[in-house]
Amino acid sequence: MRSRVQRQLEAEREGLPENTLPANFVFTDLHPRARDKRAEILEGLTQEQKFIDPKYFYDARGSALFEQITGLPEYYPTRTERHILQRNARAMAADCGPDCVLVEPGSGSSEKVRLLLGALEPAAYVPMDISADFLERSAIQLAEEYPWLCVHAVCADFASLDNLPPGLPANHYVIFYPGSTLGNMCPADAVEFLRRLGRWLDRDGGILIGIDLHKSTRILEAAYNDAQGITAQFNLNILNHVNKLTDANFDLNCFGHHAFYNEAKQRIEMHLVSKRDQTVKMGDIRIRFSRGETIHTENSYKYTRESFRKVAASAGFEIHSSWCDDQRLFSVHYLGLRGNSGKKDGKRS
Ligand code: SAH
Ligand code: AVI
Repeated sequence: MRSRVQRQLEAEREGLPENTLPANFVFTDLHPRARDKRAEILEGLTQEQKFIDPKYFYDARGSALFEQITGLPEYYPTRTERHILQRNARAMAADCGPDCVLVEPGSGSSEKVRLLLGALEPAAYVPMDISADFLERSAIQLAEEYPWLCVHAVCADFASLDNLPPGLPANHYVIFYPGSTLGNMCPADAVEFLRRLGRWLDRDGGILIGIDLHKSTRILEAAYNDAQGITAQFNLNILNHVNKLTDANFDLNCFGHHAFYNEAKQRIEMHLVSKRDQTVKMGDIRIRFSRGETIHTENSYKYTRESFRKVAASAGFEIHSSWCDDQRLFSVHYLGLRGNSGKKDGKRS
């Protein structure tokens, strides 16, 4: 089915007056090409420990499954972070400063930003996601609900985006990076990524970031092995997405979900375990699996305040403010560039 943005572009090309998109909505597509994705996936599947980058979880079905995960009783991060945002929106808005351009890498459903919009009143909101259709739908819905807000959606791989698209207001930028999505990178990549985000900011800018905290293995493993098996479906769906992107013939019945807490590395690891010896084809290429061999699909690092402070500091940031829930399950921090007091005058320097 063609998306509303595609229909609008076609109407414009044919000179038709019809405009079904909200006036406060812009969409920029910077999506990587299919050929590049195939090469990247194949490279991961030919390593000794086979892996697929977790960004490939998110086709339309993967995004919908993730939304289901966020409502599961075992998956504490979303409801806990929502509670923290709700309770502290005014203090967070004071740190962000007035009239910022709020950029959310990995915006998903754009649900959490709604908790801040009233207090923050940003000049523009830039949801950015790799899952094109889901991004488009979520961003249009937001633009329709908040007609005063300029919503400029960007479909991109945030890990390789050097510059934000032109056409955004010249106000200071604040990056909103909730959900502990940073935890899906290893600490060295997290430092590199935060540095990259720092290059989008001027001295008044900052990052409002959600970070999941280290806790008991029992709570963590339950969150990634829910009783309804939604996380298992989410994990397996990556193979469906890979089949669509490449011309692979992964059979989902031949793999099983496995998630555990690696205490030494302080990370949840998700794997897909081959149920038997098998060969998967990707075009002309054959990928062999022995029984019990795994594809590593995701890490989800859990931090202490101190281990996160070190990552932020290595990337040139200081923690200006921190918030967490009473049980210390999850944390949200406002990071400023090192050496900046955190005072805002609202103008881009
Ligand atoms: N920020 C939302 C969603 C978090 S889920 C929240 O906190 O609820 C992670 C989101 O990041 C998904 O929507 C996924 O599609 C997106 N994502 C993952 N890797 C990405 C990448 N490399 N580039 C852009 N988006 C990515
Ligand atoms: C998006 N990301 C922070 C989620 C996490 O918890 O690492 C993805 C997820 N994987 C399994 N459940 C949720």
